[in-house]
Amino acid sequence: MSERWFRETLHEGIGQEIRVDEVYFESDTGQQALSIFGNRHLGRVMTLDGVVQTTEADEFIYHEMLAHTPILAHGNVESVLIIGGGDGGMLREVLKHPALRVTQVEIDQAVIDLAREYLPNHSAGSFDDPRATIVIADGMDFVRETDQRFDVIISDSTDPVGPGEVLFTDDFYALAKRCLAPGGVLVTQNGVPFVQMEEVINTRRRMSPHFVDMTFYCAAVPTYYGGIMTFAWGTDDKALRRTSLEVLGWRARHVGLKTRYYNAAVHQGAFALPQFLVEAIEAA
Ligand code: AG3
Repeated sequence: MSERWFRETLHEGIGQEIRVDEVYFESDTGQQALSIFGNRHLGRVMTLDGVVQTTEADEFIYHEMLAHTPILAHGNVESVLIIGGGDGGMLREVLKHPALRVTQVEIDQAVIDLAREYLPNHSAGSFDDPRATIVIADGMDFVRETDQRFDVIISDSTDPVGPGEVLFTDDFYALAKRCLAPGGVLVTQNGVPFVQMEEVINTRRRMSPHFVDMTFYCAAVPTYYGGIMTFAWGTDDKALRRTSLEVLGWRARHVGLKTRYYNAAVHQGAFALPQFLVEAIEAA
């Protein structure tokens, strides 16, 4: 029998291929084309509209960095809003902090249902946690309409094509800012700059007017093709980015945080940006 390969179509003329060793699910949810398949090296892989969203092998890097970096920098988080993240990996990481409540707004119920069934290690029971409230809605409508305020907002979106596009607009950043409690932090997935440089430039332009401190931090997630990924960071408290190694380490130990990628030194180092990004941000 001939081998079947998934070919990612996100970037023009360049990308990655992953062998499909077993198909678990493949269909249209009505909102997007969703597939979940197995690969010997990566475990289970979920794609939406031809783009890798998450794999069992490397999801920990992405989810830990987007969850723990803002929460531990802030140090006194009571409420978190997750936008997107239907696979449940972000919710699992956020709920490692015992003293907080989480609201998650996902546009596509089918992503949650299928991930619970075929990617159970991602949510690891967190959808049933009493500290979590799951809302099926458009993230944009939610931030426009809610009167709740959050200490941390995490945008765990797709790329800015399809349903995720609105989460990269000036309007979204303004509305998310409105939903932050004083001293709160907004973090977002912001693409892989080596192949998606316009995302850094656009986000810098659209997001920085709304925050006293707006920058990016990074991590390399192997199945997000093209090298380091950027995460956008926006807050009115400039000091949060400079939280000391000692304080970060103490806060992590205080909650007994168990991670595989994140630690206090990685947290601090992630804000060190390579020169091509420094210059792109300055020029934006
Ligand atoms: N959301 C981020 C997917 C980004 C993929 N983009 C890319 N390769 N440029 C992932 C959802 C995980 N909870």
